[in-house]
Amino acid sequence: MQNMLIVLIFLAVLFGGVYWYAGYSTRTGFAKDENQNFIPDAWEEKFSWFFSGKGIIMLLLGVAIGFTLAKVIG
Ligand SMILES: [Ca+2]
Repeated sequence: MQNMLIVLIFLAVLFGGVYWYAGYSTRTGFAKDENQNFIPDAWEEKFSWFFSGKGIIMLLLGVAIGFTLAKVIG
């Protein structure tokens, strides 16, 4: 269960980092973002689901971490 928790936290940090970097790189003009939605256009074609599902993905990860944490502690 501890390994599961580590994997989930790793994923949450990784995804959070990707979302942060998408916003950061587009705001600073480092990545091309012609439609101005703060998602690099190069990523948008292949990974639009990852960005449109941001809320639900992070929610599910949070819930999974909560449950796993409860199992590890309890
Ligand atoms: Ca864009």
